[in-house]
Amino acid sequence: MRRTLDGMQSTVTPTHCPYCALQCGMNLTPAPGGTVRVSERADFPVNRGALCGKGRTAPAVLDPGVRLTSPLVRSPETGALVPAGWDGALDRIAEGLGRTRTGYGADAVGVFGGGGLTNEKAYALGKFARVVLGTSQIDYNGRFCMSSAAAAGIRAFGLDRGLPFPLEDIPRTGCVILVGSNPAETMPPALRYFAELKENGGTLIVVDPRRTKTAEQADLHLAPRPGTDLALALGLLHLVVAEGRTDEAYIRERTTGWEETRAAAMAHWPEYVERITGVPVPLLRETARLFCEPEAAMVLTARGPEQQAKGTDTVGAWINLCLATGRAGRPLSGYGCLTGQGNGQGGREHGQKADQLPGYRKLTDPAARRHVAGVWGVDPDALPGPGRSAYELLDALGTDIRSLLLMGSNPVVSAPRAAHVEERIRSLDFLAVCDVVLSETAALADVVLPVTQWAEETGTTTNLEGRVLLRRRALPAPEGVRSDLEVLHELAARLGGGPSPEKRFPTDPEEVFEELRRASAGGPADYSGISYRRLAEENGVFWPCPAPEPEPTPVAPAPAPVAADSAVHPGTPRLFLDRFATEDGRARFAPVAHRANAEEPDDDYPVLLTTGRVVAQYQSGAQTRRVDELNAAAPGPFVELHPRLAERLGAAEGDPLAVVSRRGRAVAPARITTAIRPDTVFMPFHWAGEGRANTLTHPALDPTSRMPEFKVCAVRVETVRS
Ligand SMILES: Nc1nc2c(c(=O)[nH]1)N[C@H]1C(S)=C(S)[C@@H](COP(=O)(O)OP(=O)(O)OC[C@H]3O[C@@H](n4cnc5c(=O)[nH]c(N)nc54)[C@H](O)[C@@H]3O)O[C@H]1N2
Ligand SMILES: Nc1nc2c(c(=O)[nH]1)N[C@H]1C(S)=C(S)[C@@H](COP(=O)(O)OP(=O)(O)OC[C@H]3O[C@@H](n4cnc5c(=O)[nH]c(N)nc54)[C@H](O)[C@@H]3O)O[C@H]1N2
Ligand code: SF4
Ligand SMILES: [Mo]
Repeated sequence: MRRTLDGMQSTVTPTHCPYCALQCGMNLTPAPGGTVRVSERADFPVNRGALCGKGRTAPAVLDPGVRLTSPLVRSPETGALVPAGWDGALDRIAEGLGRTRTGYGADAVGVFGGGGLTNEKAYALGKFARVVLGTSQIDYNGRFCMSSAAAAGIRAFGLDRGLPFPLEDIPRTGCVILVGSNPAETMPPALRYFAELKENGGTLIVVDPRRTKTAEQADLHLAPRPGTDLALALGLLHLVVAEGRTDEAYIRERTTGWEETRAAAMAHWPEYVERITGVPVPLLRETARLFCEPEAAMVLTARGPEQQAKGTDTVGAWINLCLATGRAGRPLSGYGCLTGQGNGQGGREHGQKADQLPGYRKLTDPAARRHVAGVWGVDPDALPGPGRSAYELLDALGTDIRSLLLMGSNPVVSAPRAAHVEERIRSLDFLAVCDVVLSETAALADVVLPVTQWAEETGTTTNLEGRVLLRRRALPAPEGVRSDLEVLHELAARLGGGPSPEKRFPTDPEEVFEELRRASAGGPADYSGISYRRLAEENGVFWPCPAPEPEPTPVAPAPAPVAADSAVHPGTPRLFLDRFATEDGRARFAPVAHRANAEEPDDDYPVLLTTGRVVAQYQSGAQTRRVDELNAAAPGPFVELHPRLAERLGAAEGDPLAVVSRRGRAVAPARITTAIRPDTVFMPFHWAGEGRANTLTHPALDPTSRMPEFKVCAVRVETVRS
């Protein structure tokens, strides 16, 4: 039974899905067996009641049959994980992390977080690392997700909010270029926005090496060779210039750096770009025309162009195209990134990233350090500096970093060069994992703590539009399970020293949010004007949402009273309409040039591998591989390849294929389709074991975002005799 804000009792809890960044609204009602049933929640505008199979079946993971309900501690006698009490397990973690800190220094203790954690958890985890452990070595899986788009957005616009406008703007623009994004599988309810765009007479262009279910909906599908989106965008910019389609007044008034960028684009002739990308010149011309003719247009990217060792420059090149044509910071126009994880946006704003403080502040900014240290009640000089990025942190395990606390990620399956990462994790002196299930990474831990899930705890997430949302508790957690916030509170009490660690790590999410509001006040991602009450009443609030200035002390007769709510900031659904968030208010062009992939095919490894997702599995599969209905729909890994390549190999549908890279070998059945380029194979990354795609992937990093090259490496494909 839930008490609503006006004191009424209700058995229906309106909340949001635990999985992706769309954060679909759903209603939960109690169901027999102490669980909940998902039903349509039509009042939430983003999905208007629609859900994908993952959201619909999410309660299955609440079942004690598939989840953890007791702490597990590795037995010194048998080496197995055995059930233990909470106090003993927490003591053991404090001892493990504390011993490393004493023996090797604070930076030998690492922390790894996740973009699925609520804002409150991400905030508390970042604070815990800096204040309690005193370590600089914290990063999170969002580094593997949208970090290149974030870096490019900050470089161009001075601010990173995935979408600078709500999804509802999409159907009303004239043309959308969707680059390396497959919402038909990764955000099915969002497909409606693109269908409505077409119904309204707009065009949809999809750029993907595969003819995906999304590409099938497009008016135009460009299928570049993986890793060549940078050249593609430069080629389009070349055509825009050559055909006189630039918006000179906009360039003059709202941007800087055009001349250099223009010169770089002019070096990328359409014929040259066709040779690099494999996209025919007439298709390039048609794309430039469709993008430029309507009054407004958008470019949206997702992981395809971003998960490359040149992802930041690649996104920069697409932003350049928007800027040159006056399609940013104007109604119904702009560049946006479709962020991935449930709290992919908020998770990157509040301090679990290596270089960051809450409110999207920089750890290297003295004023930011002063402000946040003030909220935390610590000396600014005591805050550590920036640490390593996610892959670099994982790569340092067992050497510089000797103990790790992991919350909300399963890197044994999801990190690049995963066999190496697994070996690094195994070499740790001590590993503690908080998870809802015994993931492949949790199975390697010294201590595993079972934590509460979405439906059992309240918290906020920020969806891909920058809309801050309230997820509500709908049912009690099973006995033996505690929340991540309680874990951090208990560990702070054991490790923290200091005057009053209990006070510094509250366990009530709303109390944590109130502190987060203050910590974020005045930062780029300002949440200070948002409260749980507002979120409940308003169906979400877009940041930045600053708190109203405190009333000045009246020196003259008080002015006539104003309506009570006029001081409340409405939130910011649309950014940059007047100015960009740079110092001079102008957007900055990025002078970028095409460069090769970190690993190009050769005689030994002649084929390109790209990786991604299928609709019925989520990420490392830790949660969704525990749901029968989803397993029936997507039972295991596969290698998607073109009939021409299959014929050359002598492989038939379903035959086991070995895919071999310089990092390792994976085996999975063949899935033959003309929807993929003949020079490329595709594997989803949701599975562990023999079919683990990340055994193969290349950890080459983008120099700015430190994003690994998940989307392209060189492989050899072989048939396997059984
Ligand atoms: N079902 C499901 N949904 C999810 C998730 C999930 O795991 N499963 N995860 C969530 C998360 S965290 C994320 S980040 C999003 C990801 O959402 P998406 O980015 O849509 O997903 P991906 O499948 O990783 O990649 C998208 C497309 O990029 C293409 N691609 C590969 N290489 C290239 C290239 O070089 N250039 C271009 N242009 N395209 C390329 C792939 O063929 C693929 O179709 O999905 C979210 N939603
Ligand atoms: N080859 C390849 N690899 C990729 C990608 C790709 O496209 N190709 N995509 C990358 C991307 S975009 C991403 S986002 C990563 C994601 O990969 P991971 O970081 O592994 O993400 P998940 O599988 O979602 O792992 C989340 C873990 O946290 C647990 N969990 C869920 N909620 C909570 C919570 O509230 N608290 C705690 N403590 N635990 C919780 C889940 O059970 C699960 O074990 O994978 C990356 N890896
Ligand atoms: S699209 Fe994303 S948020 Fe919506 S139901 Fe599916 S997994 Fe959940
Ligand atoms: Mo992601």
